[in-house]
Amino acid sequence: MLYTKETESREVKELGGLWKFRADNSDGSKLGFEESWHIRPLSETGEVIDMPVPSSFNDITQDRKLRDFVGCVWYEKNFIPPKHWKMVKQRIFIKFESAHYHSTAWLNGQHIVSHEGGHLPFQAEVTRLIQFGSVNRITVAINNTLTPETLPPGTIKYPRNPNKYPKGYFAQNYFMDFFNYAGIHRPVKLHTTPNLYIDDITVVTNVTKATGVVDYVIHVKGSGCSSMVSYKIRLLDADGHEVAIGQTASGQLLVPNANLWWPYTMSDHPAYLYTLKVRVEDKTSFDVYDLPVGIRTVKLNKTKFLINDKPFYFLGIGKHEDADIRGRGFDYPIMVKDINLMKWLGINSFRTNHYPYAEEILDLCDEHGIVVIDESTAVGMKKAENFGDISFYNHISVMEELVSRDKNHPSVVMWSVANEPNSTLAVAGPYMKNIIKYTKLLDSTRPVTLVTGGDLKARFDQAAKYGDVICMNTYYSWYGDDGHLDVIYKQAEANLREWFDMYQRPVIQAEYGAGCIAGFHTDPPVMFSEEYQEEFLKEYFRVFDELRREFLVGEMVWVFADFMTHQSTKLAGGNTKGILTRQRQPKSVAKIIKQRYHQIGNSTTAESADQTYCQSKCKNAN
Ligand code: BDP
Repeated sequence: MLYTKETESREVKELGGLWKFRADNSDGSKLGFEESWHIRPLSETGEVIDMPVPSSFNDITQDRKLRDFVGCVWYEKNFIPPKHWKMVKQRIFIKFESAHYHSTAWLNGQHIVSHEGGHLPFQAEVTRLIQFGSVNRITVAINNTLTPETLPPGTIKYPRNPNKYPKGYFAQNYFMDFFNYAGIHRPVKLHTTPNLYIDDITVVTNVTKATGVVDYVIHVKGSGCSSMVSYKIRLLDADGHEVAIGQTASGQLLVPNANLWWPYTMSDHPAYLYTLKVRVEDKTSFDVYDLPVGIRTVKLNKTKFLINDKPFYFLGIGKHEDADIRGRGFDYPIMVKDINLMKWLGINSFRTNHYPYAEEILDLCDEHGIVVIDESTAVGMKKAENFGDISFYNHISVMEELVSRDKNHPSVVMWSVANEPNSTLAVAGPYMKNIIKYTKLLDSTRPVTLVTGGDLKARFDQAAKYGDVICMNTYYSWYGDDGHLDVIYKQAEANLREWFDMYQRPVIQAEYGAGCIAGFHTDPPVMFSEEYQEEFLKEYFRVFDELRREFLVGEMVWVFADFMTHQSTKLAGGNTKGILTRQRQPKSVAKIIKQRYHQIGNSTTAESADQTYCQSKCKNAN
């Protein structure tokens, strides 16, 4: 699915701002569906409140029940479509960039779309339903209940003991370590396309000697007769000069002396982007779409992760889309601040723990040369019941939607199908083997990984071994041998070596980190102090400095910033392993990361990358 943006032939009207909102507090949260709340204004069904979109609904009010609400919430927005959309006979769509978890939407009381799963877009064409010259009403019901088959999974427990629990009491449990924020998390867009429109573009790049190869496929919809459609494809360089053209729905464009897309730690001229300008036309209409294209390759050998055939080392971070009262709601200031902080800290990569991030973030990563491991929503799969047929089907859908949305981003270099599934279970083996295989069918150009965790011994693993890269999370001296920093070197080194020896492929330390309450100081260091977090990281660094000369291709600290979790006696105010606070202020460990990452980053800036750039500049100038 193409990102929704304005072009010469498309218009977008964002439906953000204040929506009407009410939670369905009835038993089983079914009253809204039973009474069909969508067929009349929400305020006529009961009391409504204002709810900002995009945002999670959980932290917006002072109501503890709404914060922890499990069930169905209802949103409503009125809008008037621009008159000229009728005049020029546009197709009209309503697109939700993401809503968590199960969404059902109606326009003027008519069902338009249902979607399962958060963090990925869905849309409906509403050309025939929309009413011009009057107010239109969108109603959305969102159910955030997690079951053994959802991704992420969860369970609902109904304790039976009436002496201990009030009537109607139930609890949602889940095995992921982050709060189940819910609501309309990303923008809702009313947008148009012409009758004939570009539905999808797929671009795959390659490099042969100094020539960039751009294979493209354009998929159009709305044409009565495909032979009547004409295509005009132009590839422009960053200065707007045309470098290649095409005239068919699919084809190959060659770019002699191409400027390659490099991560910013590999070149002084990183993140070079061309623009693929696509125009399709039939007798009655035309559509245009500009797609940024980074020409680069991703390959692996036994011990290296290669971008443009040069070794890339992930100076990385784990992250969450999480910030103060917005919860998981998309927010431009937070997004730009996070990218700025990453560059300031010398971070050249991150994983989208533990769900796909907003596409705007990937756009910025494309532009800044920040490398992304793009992860699905499969986290917390701990029990055999999470590996059944329904989960598998949902998982396949998530991978399809994820690859379809993110396939053209040069910053995305690897897919992660899951985080820390229980890969000692026999069922996990065939399940993950097939998910990985399927993901490779969807995209054969990028490696696929599964992030494994705990002190899992390589020989007991049933699933991570199917990934192209071993991605490993460990927390020595934190979860186990608590407080004993001196075990880290021995245990982390042995663990990473065992995985490499057994599977003979590149290894990434995909998470490691220690909790730290900002401002809590102890000397000598004890757990949760700033000093402990510093010493913890330094012990891991000793291992990384040894193994990166061998097979380790990356280190990714857990975590960029503190974030909210479920409530637990072990978690005061959420997860505090951030090197930044939740408000994005640095803890003392940040300076250690900054110093290390800049130092390694500078020393690995690939000279040859710059030579390639200079050579191509010179040749183009001649
Ligand atoms: C890892 C999980 C991550 C958690 C982290 C932790 O992948 O989501 O937040 O542990 O416990 O196992 O801090």
